Amino acid sequence: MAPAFEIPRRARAVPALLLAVLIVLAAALLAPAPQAAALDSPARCGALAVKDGALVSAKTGKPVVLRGVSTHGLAWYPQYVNDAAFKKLRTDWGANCIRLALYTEEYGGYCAGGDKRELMKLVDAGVRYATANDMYVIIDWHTLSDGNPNTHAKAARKFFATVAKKYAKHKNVLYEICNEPNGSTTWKQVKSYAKKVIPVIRKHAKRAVILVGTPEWCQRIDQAAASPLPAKYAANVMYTFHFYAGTHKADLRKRLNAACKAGMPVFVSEYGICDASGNGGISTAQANKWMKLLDKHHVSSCIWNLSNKAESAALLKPGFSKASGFGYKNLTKSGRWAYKMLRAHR
Ligand code: IDC
Repeated sequence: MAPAFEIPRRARAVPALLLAVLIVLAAALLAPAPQAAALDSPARCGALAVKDGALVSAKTGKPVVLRGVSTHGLAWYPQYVNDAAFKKLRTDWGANCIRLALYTEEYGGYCAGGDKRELMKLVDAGVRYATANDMYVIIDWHTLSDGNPNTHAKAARKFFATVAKKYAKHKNVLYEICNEPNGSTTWKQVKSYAKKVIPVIRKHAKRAVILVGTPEWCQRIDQAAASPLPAKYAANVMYTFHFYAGTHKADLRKRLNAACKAGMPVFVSEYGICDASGNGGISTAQANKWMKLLDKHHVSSCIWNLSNKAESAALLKPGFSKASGFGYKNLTKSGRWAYKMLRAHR
């Protein structure tokens, strides 16, 4: 006869099973969380350089791809330059770059009666928050209705002398010397402007990456490819190409593809997935085609724009009035596409 205290076999198996489950659970909880592939960032990649047409880490020579978000005009939407918003973009979205758009000629712009001191403070704050959040940051001299960047060349030289001196030691600052040359502005004129501004930056920021706009709203990368800047100016320079997926399609992709294949250093410092007015319908089908091409050539890019303006290009819904803490439900179609795209690349 079995002793009275013996536990039946089946009953004995239950605590053993429980224990095993507990052990497996504990192991899963204690093990380090699976890491997403680490994002290219200033902490990992350090200062940037341009080598054989590609953006690379100056330290390791390995390719670096920046993917991020452009602010709207700093004068109009200053509230989004804040630590929490940048942190959200970096940690939740997976953006490793912020572009600070400083309009020159538009209302309130740096060369149009805008408050220079306030605008400079916003640029400084933007660089500070990007740095604190381990992001690269582009200081964008956002020419637009001034068409030809030479219009404000003198002011540009003064501005870039100031910022390049201030940020000479920063490894994460890139300088975009003009946004979108347009109208009748020729590549020759843009080059002449670049030759005036690049040396001013180089005096301080000897090796920082400098972005140079191309004619026709940054679509004529072919013209820059046919006649790049002379070697004396070209070190660590990239040429910008912009697209708006609702307007620009296969023809323009062909142009970008050819430039990349030819080894042109290209940076898409601004793009949208709506039409070129910043409004109109969204084309995610075209946007995905564009992204595929950028991925193929490891081209860096920033999407326009971090604001809640009632326009298709804005990433935040017009009804969302906070300047940070934006969740998925607060994002527009552009915002949701950008969020998913950035997260998919983390
Ligand atoms: C647009 C803004 C819009 C603003 C306008 C100013 O989205 O709210 O009123 O500028 O003129 C660009 C420019 C960029 C434009 C954007 C959309 O670089 O400044 O922003 N765009 O039109 N190039 C192509 C499109």
